Formats: sequence, structure tokens, C-alpha cells
Amino acid sequence: MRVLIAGQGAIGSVLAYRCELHGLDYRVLPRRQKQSIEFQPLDAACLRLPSAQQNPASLRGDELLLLPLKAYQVQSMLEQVSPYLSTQTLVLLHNGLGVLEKARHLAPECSFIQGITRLAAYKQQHRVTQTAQGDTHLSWVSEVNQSREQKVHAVLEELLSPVYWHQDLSEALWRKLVVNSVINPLTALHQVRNGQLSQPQYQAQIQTLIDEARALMQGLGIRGHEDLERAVAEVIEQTSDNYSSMYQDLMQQRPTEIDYINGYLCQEGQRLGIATPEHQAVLEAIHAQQAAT
Ligand code: KPL
Repeated sequence: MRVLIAGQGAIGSVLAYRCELHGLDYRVLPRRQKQSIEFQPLDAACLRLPSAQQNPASLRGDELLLLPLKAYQVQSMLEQVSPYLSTQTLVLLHNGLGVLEKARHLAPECSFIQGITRLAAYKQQHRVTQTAQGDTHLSWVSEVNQSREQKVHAVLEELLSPVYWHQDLSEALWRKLVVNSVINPLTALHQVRNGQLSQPQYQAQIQTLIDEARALMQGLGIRGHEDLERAVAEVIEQTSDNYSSMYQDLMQQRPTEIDYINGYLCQEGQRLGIATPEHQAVLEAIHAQQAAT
């Protein structure tokens, strides 16, 4: 099964490296101009990733398309390739929610997998450094035949090991959404590392954000909302030295995923008639910062 990797971001480059390592047939669908990536694996010498590039016009229908992109990049990538998509399987791996609905609209014949990965890497110019292998949680959100399912599982388990398959990922996706809705905007607005959010001055705002998100999860009947405080505190501690992705995006004057994180929570609040004023406030504050840069 041919693997297509959208973009040459940090996680996309890890996946390209792992395709090389396992001798898989893969191509890259560059978002912009193709770059030559120097890749530093976790446990091997640095190497230059070869550049096999796919022309979207020659997609075949049986490929596995991995989309390790920011939430806002997925839509533009799919708009670019949608005329050539047919029955491929697409894997979404990004922060935030709300992209799947748009992706399904753009690629109605494709089957979809949604996922969360703790695989970690960062990119500086043309160099990508992997920092953690991390586990990956995946779930099919489309029906596929058994033979396609087996082929896809085999490839993803080679590329993203360890992989855990779930019948329903909504609880894990929402818990991650809540964690990101607290850590990402607050670190970006206060210009601090994740770990600094454990200081007392941030606790009242963190609690309000969690309470609003909990009311939404309860309204939607999504389990796993009882110990959101613990989930947030654990990630703050485990990633204490990190600068969140939103902080880095704002610093580097790139778009952020705020509309798919706090923005998504506000939209769900409006739909359900549940107030989310604190999420609305951080959404507006990040928009204001983006407009000012
Ligand atoms: O996912 C993250 C991000 O920065 O986007 C966390 C978990 C907050 C780690 O920084």
C-alpha cells in the first residue's frame, strides 16, 4: 500500500524517516515548495531525507494519506488535492476538533481515521529533530472492508508504534481538546513555558476554562469529564519545559489553531446553549495578538 505524507512538518518528517527505515513505498505531497530535510532520529545519526514527490494528478485511489498538519492546514491541503482524491484512506492527526466534518465534505468518497499522537519532534528551518517516540491512539470513523483495514493497520503500526485502536475516540479527543484549550492560549498570552501554569496566579482562570469545557462534555454526553483538572495538571507537569505550539506559532508570526480549540468549544457552546465566556475571552485575546503581529 503506497503511503502519502502531506507536508514536510516535524511529524511528517518522522513519518517519512520511518517509511525509509521500513522500506515502504511512500511519497510526499509538499504543501509549498519541496524542501530538503535533514533529519535527526532519536537513536541514530542524522541523515538527509530523500525527496520522492507525488504529483496529486497521479493519485490512484488505494493510497493511505497521512495528514500530520496543523488543523488549519488540513483544509487547504485537501482543497488542493480534492479533485484527484477518490477512495483513499485519510489519517487526521492534529490538535483541536471540527476538521473532520470539513474534510469529509472535501473528500466524500474517502475513508477516515482520527488520531492523537504523542510522537514528538520539532523543526527549525530545514532540520527536524525527533524528541519522543510516544504512543498513538487511532479510531476509524468510516466503514471499510476487512482487506483495506488490515493493510492500513499494518502500515500504521509500523509507522506510529505503539498504536492503540479504539472503537470511539471522542472521550480522548475531548480530553486532549480541553488540555489544549487551557495550556495553549494561556502560555501564549502570558508568554510562559507550560510548567509555569502551575503557579497560583493562573489557577482561577484554569478552573473557569475547565468548568466551561466540562459543562459542554456533560451536555454532549461525553465521558471522562470528572477529572479534567488532573488531566490538565499532568500535562502541565509532563511538558513543563515546553513552549506550547500556540506560543511558538504566535512568536513566529504563524497562524494558530485557536479556532479549532477554544473556537470550537465556543461554537459547540452556542449550538448547545451553554455559555463559554472564558473561552470566548481567550479566543478574542489570541485573535487580537494575531492581528497585532
Ligand atoms: O499539545 C500541546 C501543544 O503544545 O500543542 C501540549 C500538550 C500543550 C504540549 O505543549
